[in-house]
Amino acid sequence: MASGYAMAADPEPTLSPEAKEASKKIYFERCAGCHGVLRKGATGKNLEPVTMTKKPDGTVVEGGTRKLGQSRLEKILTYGTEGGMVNFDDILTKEEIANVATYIQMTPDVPPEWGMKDMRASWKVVIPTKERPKKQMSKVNLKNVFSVTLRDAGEVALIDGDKKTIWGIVKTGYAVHISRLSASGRYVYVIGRDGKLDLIDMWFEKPTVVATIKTGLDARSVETSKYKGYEDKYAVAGSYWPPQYVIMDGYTLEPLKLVSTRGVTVDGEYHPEPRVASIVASPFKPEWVINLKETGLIQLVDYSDLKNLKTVTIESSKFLHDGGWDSTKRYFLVAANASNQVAVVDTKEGKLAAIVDTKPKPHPGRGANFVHPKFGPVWATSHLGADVISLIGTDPKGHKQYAWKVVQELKNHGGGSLFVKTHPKSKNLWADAPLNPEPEVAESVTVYDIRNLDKPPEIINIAKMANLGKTKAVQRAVHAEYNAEGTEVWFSVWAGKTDPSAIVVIDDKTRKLKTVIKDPKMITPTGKFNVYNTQHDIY
Ligand code: DHE
Repeated sequence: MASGYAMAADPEPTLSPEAKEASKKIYFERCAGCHGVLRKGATGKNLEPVTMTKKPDGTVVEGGTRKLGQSRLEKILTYGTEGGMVNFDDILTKEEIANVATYIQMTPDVPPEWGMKDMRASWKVVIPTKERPKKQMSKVNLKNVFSVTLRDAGEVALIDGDKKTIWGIVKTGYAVHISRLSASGRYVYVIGRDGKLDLIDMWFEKPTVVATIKTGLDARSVETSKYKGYEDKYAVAGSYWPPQYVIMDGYTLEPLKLVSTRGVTVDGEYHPEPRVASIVASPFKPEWVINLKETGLIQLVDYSDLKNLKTVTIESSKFLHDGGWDSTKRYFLVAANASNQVAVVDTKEGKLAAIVDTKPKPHPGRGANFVHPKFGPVWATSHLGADVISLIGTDPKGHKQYAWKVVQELKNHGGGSLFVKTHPKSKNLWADAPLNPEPEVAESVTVYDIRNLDKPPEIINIAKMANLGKTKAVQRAVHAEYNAEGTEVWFSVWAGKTDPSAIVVIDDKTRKLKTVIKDPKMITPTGKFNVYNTQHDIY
């Protein structure tokens, strides 16, 4: 086994060209999101082949994947870790795992840039604005449509939430990460991991892609302009690679302005890959909150003048990821998940309001807002790295002593949680744990009574409710979303690409099964975005 400084000169492990190409694809699809394209680490650990870390006393500690070695890496990939690394034994073969373990000991590939020219070449208006309908052509209740990611099929299903049937399926980029709505509620913007952005018009008889563009090579976020006078006018998409965001025409996706996010971290070190994480649009200003993962910088971007783009850059905490508004939509709370913190921005003042320490790896999705019987308005997040739900006070006026503090930690049924959800009309708070290595835990969700949080919560096995029979992959219950009325809560049962999947609909009041939506075309459903709730940021 190689050791010491000599290691950098040791021959790099090799793979056949085919195995290297296949492992590169797996790394991009399954690993790069957490560990970075350049493998510098973020939500997941640094995976560079050789690292030399200087300690405060001046000693240099050697690390890296080559030091960990083939068999240890294979074990981690196979079984996952308590810290939130998912197990891959149900998704990848033994050979694929062995090859990926070797691949991550090899020098990382640096992908090409993706500039305006590339974007313009990929941009296509499928149906020009003037050829689109002047009014809604179908009778579907658009407010209660759910845009559902069919992850491994590279598709999105638009489900009629009243009838619980698929209204239409559209081809999209690979593994659509999120859907966001235009301010009017007519257009759905969906972005794939491969950076492909599709614009879906719901005024046609069936949902129809009217424009498409490749905004980058690796992406996770998209948002629209929601301020009065700018409704439906712009879209903005953030990329993981290259690290940048692009502002587009909201109706055609024509790229208008490209902004790089490369720069210096809050610690004052240059970072070549500050990826764009969550983006949210303010309802009170022509402004987006754009969160830059590796640098820990939060940018408030004023879109009222694209030529003279005014940006306030706020220092917060490194490894920013996902987040959501407080109930007043003045404060944005974003998880700096690998720093075990939540940063709070006051968008009215354009300033950092607080950095809140939490248990390991907070992961809220957009979080959940409710009024706590004792602490007043709170925002909740669950955690990838701990089996708790943290409640953070969000009312500095009425409940000053609790503001921007973790006021309570509720016990979740396990770590590996990704999402929490409630609704203004609901008395329930729901939390999943899909990345927990224990199948029973990954299959289940916890539900709390927010009127009485001393009452023991209920743990419900969602996967069993779907009654799909035995599948090769674990049936992970993931991502709660409410219907427009706030009376039903929907969960995805996310199994393997060749396994049957389903969406389980629960009656929120009784917490009993209402219906299971199954369809042979429903392949690996993950995120579900109700039109009305997403349009109005209700969570
Ligand atoms: Fe996500 C939100 C990034 C893994 C499903 N995910 C987000 C956001 C980011 C992000 C930056 C916030 C977008 C916003 O609000 O603008 N996600 C990443 C990753 O980097 C990570 C950790 C690893 C990766 O390779 O992508 C990751 N995410 C996952 C998954 O494994 C999930 C479960 C399935 C999948 O598609 O891969 C998944 N992420 C989601 C969903 C949301 C999301 C459903 C939106 C939640 C919401 O309610 O808004």
